[in-house]
Amino acid sequence: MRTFCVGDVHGCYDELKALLDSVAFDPNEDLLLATGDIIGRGPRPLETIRLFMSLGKHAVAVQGNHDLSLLRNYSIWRNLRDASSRDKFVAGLKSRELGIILAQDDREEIFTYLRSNPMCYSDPARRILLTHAGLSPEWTVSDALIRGAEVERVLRSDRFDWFMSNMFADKPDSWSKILKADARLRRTDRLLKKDTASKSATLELKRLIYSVNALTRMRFCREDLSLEFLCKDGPEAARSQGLYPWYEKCTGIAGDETVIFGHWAALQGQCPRKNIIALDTGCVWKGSLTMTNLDNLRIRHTVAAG
Ligand SMILES: [Mn+2]
Repeated sequence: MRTFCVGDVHGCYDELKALLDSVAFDPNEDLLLATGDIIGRGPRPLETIRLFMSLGKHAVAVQGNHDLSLLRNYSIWRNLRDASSRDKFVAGLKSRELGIILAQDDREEIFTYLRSNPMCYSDPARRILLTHAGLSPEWTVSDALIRGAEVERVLRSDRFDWFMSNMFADKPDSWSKILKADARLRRTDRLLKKDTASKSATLELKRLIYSVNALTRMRFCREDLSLEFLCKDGPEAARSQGLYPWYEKCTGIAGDETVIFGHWAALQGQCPRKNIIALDTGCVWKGSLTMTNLDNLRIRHTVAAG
C-alpha cells in the first residue's frame, strides 16, 4: 500500500485524475489523502467529490475553508422555509457547488459524506499530521488532533446547524486567551446536549471557532502568536506589518514530526521549514496540482493546470 497526499484540488478533477493515473493509483490498495478545499472555484466539483466518495476508506480529505463554506450554505438552505426562498438563496450564491449538489438524487448522502470529513489526519507511524491551513503556533500536534476531533463531533451531530450559523468569526484569535478563560477545557458535551446558553457553552463555541480558524483559515500570526486573517500579502511584505507566516512561529512540532498543509497557493508549494510541507501549488489559479508520496516527501508529482 502506498499513501499519497494531494494539494488543494478545488474541483480540478481532470488534473487530479491525471495525477492518479501518472502513479497508477490503485483504488483497492493505495490511500489518497487531500489537504482540503477539494471544491471551490474550480470547474468539476461534483466529479471531484464523487471520486473521493467512490474511494471509500482509500481516500481521506481534511476539511478546508471552502468545504466548510459549502456546508454552511447547505445549512442555511435547509433551514429556509419554502421552495422559493430556497431557490432564491441558491441563485444568489457566487459559488455553484450547492446548486450542483442539490440537483443530485443522492444529495443527502453527499452532504453526509462532506460533514464526516475530518479536520485533521494523522499518520502515527510516519509521525505526520495533515491539516488544511497548518498547525497553530500555539499548539502541539496532539493539541490539533484533540481540537480537530472536537469540531468533527459537532459537525456530525444535531448541533450542526447551530454551529454553522456561529462558526464564521475572526475572534477569538488567541489560544492563550482561551486557556485563561477556560482552564478546564472541557469537551463539547454541553453543546451536544443543546445547552447553548450556558457560560461553558459560550467558551466552548469560542474554542471551536478558534480551532476552525487555525485548521482551515490561518496564514499569518502576530508577534504574540494571535492569528490574523485579513492580510493578503506575501510573507515578506507582511513582515513590515508585524505579521509572520504561522510556520515561522510554530514551536509545537517535535523533531521527528512532520506537518503537511495546503491553503496557501502563494507559497507555490515552498515552505522554508524542513518538517513543514506546503502542497498547494494553485491549480485553480492556473498553477499546478501537486501530490507527494508519504514514504518519501521529497518526491513530488505535478500536473499543470489544463
Ligand atoms: Mn483554503
